Amino acid sequence: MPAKKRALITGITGQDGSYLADLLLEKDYQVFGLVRRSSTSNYRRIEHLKDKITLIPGDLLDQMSLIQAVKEANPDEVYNLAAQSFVPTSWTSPLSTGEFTALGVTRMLETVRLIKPKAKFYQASSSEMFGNTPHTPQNEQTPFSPRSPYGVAKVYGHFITLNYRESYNLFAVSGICFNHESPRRGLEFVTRKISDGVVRIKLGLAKDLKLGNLDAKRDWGYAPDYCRAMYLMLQQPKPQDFVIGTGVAHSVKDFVKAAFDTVGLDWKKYVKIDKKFIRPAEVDHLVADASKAKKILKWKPEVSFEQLVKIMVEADLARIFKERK
Ligand code: NAP
Ligand code: G4F
Repeated sequence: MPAKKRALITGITGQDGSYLADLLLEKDYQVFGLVRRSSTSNYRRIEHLKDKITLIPGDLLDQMSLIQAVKEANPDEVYNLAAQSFVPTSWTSPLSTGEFTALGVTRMLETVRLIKPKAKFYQASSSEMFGNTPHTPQNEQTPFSPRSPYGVAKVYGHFITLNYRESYNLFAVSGICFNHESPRRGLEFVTRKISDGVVRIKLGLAKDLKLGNLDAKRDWGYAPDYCRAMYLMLQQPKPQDFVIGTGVAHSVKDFVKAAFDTVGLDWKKYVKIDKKFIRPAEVDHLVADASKAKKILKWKPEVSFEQLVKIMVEADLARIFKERK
């Protein structure tokens, strides 16, 4: 029997890391995940997988721990998903965001170059890199114009990945992913804040939902669809970057309305604007042109915006109902 393929995922405790681990296990990979120490357990998203994967302690700030992790996992594929990924935190902690989200990528690439240069490397780039570009929709050729320390850090991570591909001939690629959501999304991101908030209002646990800019538009898809694209990028014969998104933009207001509609409530009665959630600089409108991924990866999203909203609200309903019992 051929040996199982081995994958190392940084950020395995996050939304995408957990879905990617699900996918790679289904494909019979041996899955290793880098985890950093925390004083309370943060393994909620990978609880169902804990007997099937190997967790390796490490931190993107600590080069030696990354070297140890790559030696232990001996991976065929490395998925670098770990980052400080919440845009507002990048204004309050711009330096640590740069350390994790920008320089962390170089530490991972250096580790792969030194320990396992034949491993294929995936970098989690972001549509936030496009920022306030005047070009719409955005594809692989669209110039970057980031609007937050997070976006700036991701641009660095993107170009250093390209640079290691060109300088050292590594199979290193970036997926420029547009927003993707799920019931495993962190509660601070707007979609999950809305699905959770709507359910709390419906069940009488909250009176209102405080939000920031309702006019911002995003191209929202379903996270497992995007993890499938990450996997496909590393199965290609040559390394290249891809934009991944649905090609359809909605406003935050559209998401709010659809979520309240799901439980039969009128959003206007409950949503309040709180200046605290308005950003120092906003990204107004992102929408993907993922035609390259469609053509070469044969990738397309399987879950629509309307289905996504329903999946998230119903999952929060079931979770909060269970917690209350
Ligand atoms: P997430 O849920 O916030 O997960 C981030 C992961 O990174 C967590 O596992 C976190 O570990 C880990 N991490 C953070 N700092 C670390 C460090 N210093 N050392 C080791 N691990 C560290 O993010 P996500 O939504 O899954 O996104 C995955 C990646 O895709 C991120 O790089 C994000 O920036 C990028 N991205 C996301 C989207 C999206 O819409 N979701 C779109 C484009 C790009 P802890 O659990 O210990 O905090
Ligand atoms: O859900 P968000 O916080 O996501 P954002 O900033 O687009 O970033 C996410 O997607 C990126 C891909 O483009 C990733 F790279 C990044 O890691 C992250 O996953 O905010 C979406 C929009 C923004 O325009 C924000 O101003 O929602 C608006 N918004 C309005 N009220 C709010 C709120 N965002 C949050 N988090 N909380 C609010 O109360």
